[in-house]
Amino acid sequence: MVRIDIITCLPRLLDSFFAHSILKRAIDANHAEVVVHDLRDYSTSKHKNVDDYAFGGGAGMVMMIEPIANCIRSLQAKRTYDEIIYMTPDGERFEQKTANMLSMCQNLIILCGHYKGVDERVRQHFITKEISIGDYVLSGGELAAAVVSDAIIRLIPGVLNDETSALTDSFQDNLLAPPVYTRPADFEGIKVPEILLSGHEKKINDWRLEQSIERTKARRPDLLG
Ligand code: 6GU
Repeated sequence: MVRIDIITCLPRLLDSFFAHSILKRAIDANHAEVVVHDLRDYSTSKHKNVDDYAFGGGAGMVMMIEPIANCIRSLQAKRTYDEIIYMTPDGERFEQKTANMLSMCQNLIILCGHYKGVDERVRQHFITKEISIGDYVLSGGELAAAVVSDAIIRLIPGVLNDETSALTDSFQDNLLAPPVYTRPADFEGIKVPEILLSGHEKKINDWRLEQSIERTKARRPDLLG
């Protein structure tokens, strides 16, 4: 069971993501709990502002420290958090090993960045981990937070139907997954590799490993070190 508290100024954007498919099932079955918090609810200003002009000038608004501090502190008053994560393009690149590590945590906070980012003091005093999902810029951290949450939640035992299936994912052993096939065995003359129809488990496993290695060499030689 992992609990993820997501702090955002666009809560609606995240609601729909967790309301479907595997993630919804995981949440319904109490394997995971995702609570989305609207940063505006923690604003102390009259107009419920969560951002303001940058000191020193320049274009773009900066997310204020006060609403974020209020929200994080109110969460910390109720439970202890393993990590307080800030989603930002200048964070550490998200990889499977990070997902594996985070899936063993009990309580996580994910803060979604917006505008020109958050006041640096939030990063210095509250954040324990900064994550980017790749070298490109999104308009907000919400999609990135959804990506990270999905990668974590699907690893929790019981979430996937076949518990071994996360173990054979691409990247779990630094190899890409082998090709897969289903019926029909012959589609308009395009045939499934014979070996997969042989019922010979050892030979099939050897073939799959060989295919994984070939595919990794061709597409992601960097993974082979
Ligand atoms: Cl975490 N946030 C934003 N805004 N853009 C990103 C990202 C995060 N990761 C990659 N691009």
